[in-house]
Amino acid sequence: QHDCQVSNIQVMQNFDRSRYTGRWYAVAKKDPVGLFLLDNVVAQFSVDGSGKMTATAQGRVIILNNWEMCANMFGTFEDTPDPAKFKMRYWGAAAYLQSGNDDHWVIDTDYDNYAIHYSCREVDLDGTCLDGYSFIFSRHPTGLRPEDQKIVTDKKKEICFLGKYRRVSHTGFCESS
Ligand code: AZE
Repeated sequence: QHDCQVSNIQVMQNFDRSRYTGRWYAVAKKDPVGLFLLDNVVAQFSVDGSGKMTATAQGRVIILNNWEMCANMFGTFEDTPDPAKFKMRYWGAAAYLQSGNDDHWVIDTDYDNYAIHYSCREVDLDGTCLDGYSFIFSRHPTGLRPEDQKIVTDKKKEICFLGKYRRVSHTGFCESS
């Protein structure tokens, strides 16, 4: 199960979107090519009256001419036959922020402490991921519990992103906006 084929990546079984709702703090991230959220990344997932999943995210970004700001982002999720695999349409509160349509896969979560997210933007000819990103989320702003670290490391390996993550710091940069 370590052939790094995007199509073979195992995702969360019986994903329960309602248990996934609420606040998640990014503790680590693997960046895609190009502009991305730098740090202070917090996501908030919701399920609306019709059962559709939506989310907001905040994070520090530096755009164009070294302009540092807090990006307020929105996402809506389109369901797929796999309950843990979504298509996420996303956009910024301000037009100069990024928008797009990415895969959004929940690889693993215990709902109460940790979650591993994965998105491959571009699959290579050999079936591996050429350009993708991933977030490790925690319910705790202080980071992952020691007992969750091994699970997370194993999953990073399974999605072939081990060694490609950076820690996401939380300095309060986005807390006033
Ligand atoms: C994600 C989960 C919650 C909803 C959203 C997410 C992703 C947001 C981005 C934002 C990029 C912004 C940039 C601005 C200049 C996965 C955290 C919307 C990818 C690069």
